[in-house]
Amino acid sequence: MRHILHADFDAFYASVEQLDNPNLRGKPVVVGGSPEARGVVASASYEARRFGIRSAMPMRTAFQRCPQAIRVRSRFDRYGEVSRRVMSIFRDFTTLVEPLSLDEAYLDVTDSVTPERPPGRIGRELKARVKVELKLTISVGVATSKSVAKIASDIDKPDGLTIVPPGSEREFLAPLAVEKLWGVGPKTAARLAAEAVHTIGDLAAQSEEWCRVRFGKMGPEMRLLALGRDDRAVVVDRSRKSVSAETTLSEDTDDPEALFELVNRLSQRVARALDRRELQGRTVKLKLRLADFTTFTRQATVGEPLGSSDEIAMAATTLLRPELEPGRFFRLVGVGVTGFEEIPDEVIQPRLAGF
Ligand code: DCP
Ligand code: MG
Ligand code: MG
Repeated sequence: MRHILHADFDAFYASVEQLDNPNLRGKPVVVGGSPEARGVVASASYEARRFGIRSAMPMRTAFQRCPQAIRVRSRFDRYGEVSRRVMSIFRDFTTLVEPLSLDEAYLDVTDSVTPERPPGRIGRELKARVKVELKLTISVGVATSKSVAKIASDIDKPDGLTIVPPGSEREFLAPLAVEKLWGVGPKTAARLAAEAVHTIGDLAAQSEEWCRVRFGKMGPEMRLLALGRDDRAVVVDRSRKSVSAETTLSEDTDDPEALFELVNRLSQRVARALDRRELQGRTVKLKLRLADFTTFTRQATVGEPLGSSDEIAMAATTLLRPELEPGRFFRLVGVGVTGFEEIPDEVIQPRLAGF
């Protein structure tokens, strides 16, 4: 049996801004681009969330909901620095630390557990050290698997500590919405709802066969997660990995619309694959092959991990645009994401339009 912690900063960017500028403390703070430039909210302080402000919401909407909100621009270098410090605290607890993004990581603490120091206590120690050394709060989930630990860390934010004792995974998950499960997005959730499956418990009650018939190979995996079973190990180094998707066109094309659409589709595939593997990267690669078989790639690194298919598509599209010329025909397009390495020494400033 493993003991796994999932730790995640509360309102990461916004909390760092409140830490660095005391005038922002206790106030509705949003971090992100300006409403005039069609910016979106990257992070909202918990004070701002009371007005219904959420990550990824247009900044304009955020100000409609809370006109007195204070907007701050992102400072990726600063967040990178805080991230390195928290990861180094995590590594004091165990060498088995797997960062998922700047503000969160899995820790396998199995070897540190003793009768006097149960996993929940390690979680408490971790929170205390982060609070004392960084003056910031994290929420921690303690469980026997990654999937349950991650769900647990999210359930009592901010400053939460949720311990799921071994054997009680299924009971813990049962009342929660199926969307909380890894890999259950809005589409799958809607299909499940049509079958009267709303909670994780509803899903756990279905047979393996039921799941396979409706969701293919993914079905039984989803069911195992619903039962609180997840054997994935905490992986320390994911630096060499890359996830990509490519397509050879049935007919060479110079049609920008067709190419952009293809990039969108490929980005969705990549985003789904990343999601399944719990990976986020900061480098997008665009692979292009011309009608004459000349093949080349373009890549860009952005300041924060690319999570959604929209973010990946936006970055890939920015790379594609300068390559389009009337009469330049393409026969293959590929989109990939890499750069899953741990937090680098210097976070590269975003240099893509829209980032
Ligand atoms: N982020 C972003 N755009 C998003 C989501 C997140 O730029 N759509 C950035 C800003 C966040 C940081 O990543 O501060 C961490 O993401 P989280 O999902 O952990 O969100 P927060 O830490 O802001 O809030 P929470 O307290 O819910 O963890
Ligand atoms: Mg967070
Ligand atoms: Mg996070």
